[in-house]
Amino acid sequence: MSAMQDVAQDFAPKDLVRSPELVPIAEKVLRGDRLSLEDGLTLYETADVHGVCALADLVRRRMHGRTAFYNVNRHVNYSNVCALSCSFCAFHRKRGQDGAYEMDIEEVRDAALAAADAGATELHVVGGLHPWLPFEHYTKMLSELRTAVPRIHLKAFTAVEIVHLQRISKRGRDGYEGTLAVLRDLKEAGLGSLPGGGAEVFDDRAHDTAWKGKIRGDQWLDVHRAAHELGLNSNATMLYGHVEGRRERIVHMDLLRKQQDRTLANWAEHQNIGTRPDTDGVLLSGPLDAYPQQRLPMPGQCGLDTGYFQTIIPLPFFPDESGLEQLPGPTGLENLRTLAIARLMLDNIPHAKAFWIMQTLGMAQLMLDAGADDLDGTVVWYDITHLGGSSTHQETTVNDLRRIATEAGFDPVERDTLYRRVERDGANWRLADESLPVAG
Ligand code: V47
Repeated sequence: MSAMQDVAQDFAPKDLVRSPELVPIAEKVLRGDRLSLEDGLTLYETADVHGVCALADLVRRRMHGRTAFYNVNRHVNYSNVCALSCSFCAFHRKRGQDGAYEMDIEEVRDAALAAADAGATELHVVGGLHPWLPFEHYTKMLSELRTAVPRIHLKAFTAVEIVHLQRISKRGRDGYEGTLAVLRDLKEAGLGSLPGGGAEVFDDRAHDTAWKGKIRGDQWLDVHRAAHELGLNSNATMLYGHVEGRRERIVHMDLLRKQQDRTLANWAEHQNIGTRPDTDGVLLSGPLDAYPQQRLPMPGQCGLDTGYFQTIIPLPFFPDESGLEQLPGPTGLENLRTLAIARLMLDNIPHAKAFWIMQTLGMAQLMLDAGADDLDGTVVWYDITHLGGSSTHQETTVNDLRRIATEAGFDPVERDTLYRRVERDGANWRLADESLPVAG
């Protein structure tokens, strides 16, 4: 198959879906048209879950072929002390409460040094909204990490933490300008990108029911817009299966899609992709012959001086030990369906992640056939959710990640945080394209 041939060229809608209500949607996917909000709801309502997954798989193969990305990373949850008490969250503690912990900067640095020794390319650093630590603590943490582990990319602080830092740095009243100023300081200290956490679901009713006091969706989106403006990439999550409804999930996806359209508009113009006349959107998921070969945005590429959303990560709600323990949490099929719908609706976000820690390795393997092209990483310590009562130590090996991808019929490819290929010999690694700056 030549690079310009579409993987979908030999498919008709009936090869992909069984239910008649999915046929017009399959036609749109084959043509490379944007799906509407109503299409998103139909994808949720149809009994043909496997048809939904087949459509997402087609889009995923157009974008990434049989590649399954993974990375070698470490999560550092520096403190669980939090001023908020979101009812879905089993992680937060009040200071002095049983189970509360705070890592000082030395402990965070030791964790980073251990990560570097193990060959990690990324540190994912997040924590609660600590009520007393000053802003300088966070810039110091980043700059000490930058010095201690200069080759490791620092993906740190959710949008919720950024707004908290804006408040404690006394730039809270400066609105968007204050957010830019805080992010500039953090970038200067070593911040490489923002993780996608804290988005939950962009809906005020759900917000007021389960995470009142936390920032709303518009603020979360503003923080990421500011990060993108400063050239920082970021990810986006969606926490589902709690007090929200399916329509709210589709609206969440649409808000992310609209913001990404605006972010990618310049790049699309440079790439001669143009926006879709029907929606004014930038579509990365259509047939190959509609786009130049290098159609997925990459940092530093011509015309892309801003950052952008790299990855959508749907997160299934874990009720255990949370304030919403009475809820059942989403089922396996709902997880597959939600991932597939996110891949289909978010046609302008390059990657979709099956975060194996929350999905299980077995489920992540199935998700590679339902829209996911990324498994996340080796992780080691993860404190926010504990699958089936597991401990904080939740680690997998490169061999396991490669094995599950290969067994599912995919080519495992190690990436760094910015999705650049990594070549590795044990703990020694380098970017496949050595002209690029390490740590991004
Ligand atoms: O923001 C909290 C969620 C998120 C629960 O950017 C819960 O690469 C399920 O954002 N059940 C943190 N979820 C995780 C996160 C993340 C993970 C992996 C990769 C990336 C990335 C980001 O976990 C929180 C919140 O939305 N969360 N409590 C719970 N009970």
